[in-house]
Amino acid sequence: MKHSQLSGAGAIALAAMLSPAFAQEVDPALQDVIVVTGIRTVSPVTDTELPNTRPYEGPDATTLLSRTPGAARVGNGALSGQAQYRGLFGPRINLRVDGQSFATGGPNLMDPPLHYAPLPLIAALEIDRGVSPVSAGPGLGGGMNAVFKRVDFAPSDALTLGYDLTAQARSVDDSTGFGGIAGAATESLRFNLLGAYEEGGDTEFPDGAVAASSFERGVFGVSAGVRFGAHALSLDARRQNTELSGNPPFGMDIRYFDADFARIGYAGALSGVRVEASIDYADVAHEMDNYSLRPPPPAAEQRNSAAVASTLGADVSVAWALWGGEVQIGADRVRVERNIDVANPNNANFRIGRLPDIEVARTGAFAQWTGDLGLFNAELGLRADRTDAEAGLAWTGSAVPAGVVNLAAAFNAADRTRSDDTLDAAARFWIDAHDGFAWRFTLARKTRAPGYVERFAWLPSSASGGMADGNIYVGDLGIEPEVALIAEVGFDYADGRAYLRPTVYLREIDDYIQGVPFDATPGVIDTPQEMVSSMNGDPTPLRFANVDARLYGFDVDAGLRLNESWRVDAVASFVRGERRDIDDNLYRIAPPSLTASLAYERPAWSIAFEGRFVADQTEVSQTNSEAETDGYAVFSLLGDWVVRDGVRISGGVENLFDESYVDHLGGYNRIAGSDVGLGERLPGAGRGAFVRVSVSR
Ligand SMILES: [Cu+2]
Repeated sequence: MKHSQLSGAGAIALAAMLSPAFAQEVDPALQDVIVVTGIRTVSPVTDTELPNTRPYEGPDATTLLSRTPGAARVGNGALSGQAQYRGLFGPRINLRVDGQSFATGGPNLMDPPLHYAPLPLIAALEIDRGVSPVSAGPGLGGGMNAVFKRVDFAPSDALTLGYDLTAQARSVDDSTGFGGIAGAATESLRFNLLGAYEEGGDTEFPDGAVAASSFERGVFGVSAGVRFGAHALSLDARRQNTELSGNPPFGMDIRYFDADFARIGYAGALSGVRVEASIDYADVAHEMDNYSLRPPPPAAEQRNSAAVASTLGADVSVAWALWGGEVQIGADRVRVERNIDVANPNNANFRIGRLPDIEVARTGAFAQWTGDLGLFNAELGLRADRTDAEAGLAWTGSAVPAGVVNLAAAFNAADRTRSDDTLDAAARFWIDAHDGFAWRFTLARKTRAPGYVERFAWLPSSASGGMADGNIYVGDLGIEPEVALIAEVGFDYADGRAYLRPTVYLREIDDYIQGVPFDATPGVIDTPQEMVSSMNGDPTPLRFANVDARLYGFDVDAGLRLNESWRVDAVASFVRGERRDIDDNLYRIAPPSLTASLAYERPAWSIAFEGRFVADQTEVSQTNSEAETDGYAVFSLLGDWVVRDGVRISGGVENLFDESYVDHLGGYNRIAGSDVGLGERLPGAGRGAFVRVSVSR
């Protein structure tokens, strides 16, 4: 079927070329692939290819999602976007960067995983349609993998050089970015450097600028591989430094993220058995504060917070032909260590070990069979995980108020060790295209063990994994894993002129983790937690708890070629999220949206006029004091030109009519003295132009 930039076949072929040797090709019924790289196949335009034009909605990789059915971007800052997929976001989506999953550093998810995938490095974004296969690890819903550009093994033994570089600029935030890869390869060796640097100022909107929305980040690294016979080894390493970057909906901004990543992988075949294994490491050091980028509050209210997270993981799997398909059996283990404290920079005695010496270790095993069952194809998987979580001793400096000291003592007196066993099952079925129709349906049981903030946050704080609802949250040691039962059905249709890919889905989630009123008497300050929270400005804190939830919806993408040069394409998404235990809605659910474009295409260039229509969101969460938003329409004019083989220029004008609008997923402004009022929802970017130049060979 088709995908965002190239024909489905082309996208899959490119993705396969970019993945490790011997990796299995994924059926398009199971995965969407957004091809990003400047590399453009020279094959003639196919009838099911989407326009090459794509708006540039900012530096974050989650901006790629706005043209994917069911997907949206939760915006917590220019570099802090969370991927939302069919109503689930944050840690509920299984995100990987170049195949590696890791713990990020910020307790408020200032650095969601895709923070570590700058756009100039991304070749493609692979999106598991519906749910992830169990082989990709645990996760409540779908999964995504940002595949980096790479100089792959050469077809012959002659040394070949390769590069794929991108430079971009955007007027609405005065941003520039450049980066990519360059290297060399033979049949048996490959090596490339990678690097990117991006910076931008405050985003403008029709009534001014969004204060503290600037950003800066740089990354450099290497990717290398060696291949001998049926075996291939790979090594990837990189360092990313994010500098001062704003998070207007949070109480603090990013001062820095210093992160190191390393991964060694093996893929090969031993007498008919496919073997894959890897060892990976990630280390994130982070500091945030409320005075470096935003106007500083009075000295007594200034805060900074330091966080470290290190991940050590390993996985191995074997696969062989069985029962007309392939069975894969694997095991994985990951251990994450964290430490997070908070301090007043003006008072050495005001320091709190708020998430102290947290260690979470998960061990999992899975079995998955993929093959032909006669009437349909199937991917059937089972996985079991044991997650052991433990927190160290909370500590407080001598200037910390007695209420906080008492909470720390109570936390230290409690049993801070927890163990969760979870069982996931996923069955994905699809029928090969017949007369252009390919049916697909999915049944799954997916789980998520509680996160460390949800469980161990003894100190009332606005750190909540990025909820950005303005509430202060308290964790709960007794919290249980989430369990989702998922059913989806849809079809993919494609013929020479048109494509249509609708899906309907239902997700019943038991023990969904969400903030609830702290006790039976919200607003009455009768607990130490409410007392501390009230001192920090929120007399009605929320407590993480297990509730019952339901998500259902419908999404579709479709396109029609009108004649040789003209085409229309559209993506529409609708999702509803509601509580099953009380009469309320889930928080921060994308409003219904429709994106449609009319494009004029020539072999070497194309232009497109795109409209994005977003409905009101009135189904808001009362529990989270969520405000409703109005609908809006924004239009863009986009162009793409292949100057010659390997040189490509894209550009356009976004928000053509300078529409003033707020994005429901954008959060509320917490920066004083901004052109956006305190507590108001953050506006979308105003009119601006962008240009992107790619060179590759
Ligand atoms: Cu942070």
